Amino acid sequence: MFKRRTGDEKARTPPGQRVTRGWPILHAEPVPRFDPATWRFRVTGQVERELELTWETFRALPSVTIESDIHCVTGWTKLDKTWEGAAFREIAERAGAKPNVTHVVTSAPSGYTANLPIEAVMDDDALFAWAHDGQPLDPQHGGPLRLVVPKRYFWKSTKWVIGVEFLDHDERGFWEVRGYHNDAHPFAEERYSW
Ligand SMILES: Nc1nc2c(c(=O)[nH]1)N[C@H]1C(S)=C(S)[C@@H](COP(=O)(O)O)O[C@H]1N2
Ligand SMILES: [Mo]
Repeated sequence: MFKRRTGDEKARTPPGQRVTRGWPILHAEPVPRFDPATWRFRVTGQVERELELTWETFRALPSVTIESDIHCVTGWTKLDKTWEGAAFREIAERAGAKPNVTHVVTSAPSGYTANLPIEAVMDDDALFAWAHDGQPLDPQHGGPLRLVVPKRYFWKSTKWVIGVEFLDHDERGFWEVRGYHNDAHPFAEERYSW
């Protein structure tokens, strides 16, 4: 794919970040095994309809393709990544997120979680991605499915995501309870909570 946006790379690189060539692999747990027959995606909490989606049903959701940059709190940035998947909004609409929802928590099989305000995930660029650069998402990078919320540091983007809970309050996730910033805006360098 040849779609490099030139010229504005400096402006798109947040303070204290360096653009890397490769794509680092970073996670705190072993890569979980994926079985398309037993995989389930659960939508719970403050919704009209709790959902349980099979892999087949999830993959049949309308697909969006989104280009975005990603920023890891450890200092690397990658520009121009192309993701394909289901818009977060699609899931919120199907479940019927209630008006009192203020936050969501996404989770992985290991128990890894990340919290975000509802506005962050309802943004146009937030999606559950099953492909990257036209290929199924590599298990090392969160395949079969990961969250991508490009406007926050990348720890908010849960790999191997299998659940989203809609909440009427905030609940800190895996890194947020370990001293990382609750909001995680890269351009404001919201890295740590001290
Ligand atoms: N389930 C899970 N998701 C996770 C993590 C993790 O440890 N477990 N690490 C986060 C962090 S800190 C980063 S930078 C990105 C790394 O994604 P990558 O390995 O595809 O670059 O995944 C995020 N999502
Ligand atoms: Mo990270």
